[in-house]
Amino acid sequence: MRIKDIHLKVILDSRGQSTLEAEFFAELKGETKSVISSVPSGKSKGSYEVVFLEPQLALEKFDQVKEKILARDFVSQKEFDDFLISLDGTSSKKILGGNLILVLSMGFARLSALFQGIPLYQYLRKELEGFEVSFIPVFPFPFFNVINGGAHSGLRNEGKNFLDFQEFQIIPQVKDYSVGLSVAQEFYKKLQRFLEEKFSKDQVFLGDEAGFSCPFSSNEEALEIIFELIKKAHYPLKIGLDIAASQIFEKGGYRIGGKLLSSSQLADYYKDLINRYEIISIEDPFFEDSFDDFSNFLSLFKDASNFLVIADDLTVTNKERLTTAITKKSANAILIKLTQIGTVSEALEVVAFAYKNNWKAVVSHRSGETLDDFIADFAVGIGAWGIKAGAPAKPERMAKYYRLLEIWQEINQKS
Ligand code: 2PG
Ligand code: MG
Repeated sequence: MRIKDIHLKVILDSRGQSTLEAEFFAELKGETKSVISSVPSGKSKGSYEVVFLEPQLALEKFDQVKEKILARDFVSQKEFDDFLISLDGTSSKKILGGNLILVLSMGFARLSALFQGIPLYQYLRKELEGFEVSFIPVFPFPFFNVINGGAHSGLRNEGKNFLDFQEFQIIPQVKDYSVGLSVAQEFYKKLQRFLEEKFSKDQVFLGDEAGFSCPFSSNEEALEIIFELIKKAHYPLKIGLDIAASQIFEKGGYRIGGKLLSSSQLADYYKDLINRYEIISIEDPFFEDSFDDFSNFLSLFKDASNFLVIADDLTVTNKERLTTAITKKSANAILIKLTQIGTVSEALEVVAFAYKNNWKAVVSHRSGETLDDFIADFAVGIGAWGIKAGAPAKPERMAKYYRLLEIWQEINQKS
């Protein structure tokens, strides 16, 4: 496939930070067609993610390689991605920037799907199958992040929100995605009303991912509120957490409720919370290099194959780090963030490798998002177990949830 032109520009993300948007142009049946993609960025980033290049600088870098890209024909996603990787030449993608490489890789995927006359999720499914992996695709369960703590709370630095954990998620336990989405939206509104009564309206804010941020005094307080609201209305919802534990890792321990806990004390604390609030998944329970603490924790769930220990900063969508995590049995699910690795085909390769080792995959947005809905197609394409895209509110989050709804309806009309 020959790309006719690429326009790259700087736009603002949901936090008002600069990021990249790329428009790809190509001739299809005598007509010029174009597709637009943009990339998000994280706040609680893993140290082993590829480099995010300052977007203005990325524009300059792009000018240096644009002609080389346009001069070639590419026969596959992998060939295109490998070409970008070779132009960069570093494992951290620090020369061109992981964000620049990714926005181009996504543009190529979208254009290829258009050329093949298939939806993006089908294109990505075919690409994944190219890695010779067999898997039973499910329609991803959405993980809605309804209370924001830690680095995403916005209030933490002002000493008002004492949530050590970053994300308090609700996960619909229904197969029908459209039902799950409406339940989550109803729950979100109910939670808002409850919090406004409890803390008063002027104390209820939105965090980075559109979850509520209030002067909570403890993790338990937030969990208790969610759990009670679920129980009272018999909602088909369960609770998940992203601890983002690298953020609370201090002097070899973890700061919880103002106290420093050892990793085994922290594991005991989790066990208690899991039992009390019927939690079904925990992401990043320990800091980003603690492969062994992760595996000790996972070993507690031998009989509960339904409990997910999800690796995010630990594995950063990187095959090498995933290999270590698999060898050490550190988790049973991997969070997939395209921004962590920087190309669509490398992310697919990681998914294939995870599946071959019986891990689940959960696809994720970033806390600083754009209106791009690529990850919805990606999650369906790879038949991911789950997808997290923040609260069911705000356009940059709803773009993903609505795209999922569109795909859900499309798939179910056909069958
Ligand atoms: C995470 C992410 C997304 P960030 O920790 O999982 O929710 O946060 O994008 O800030 O790294
Ligand atoms: Mg995380």
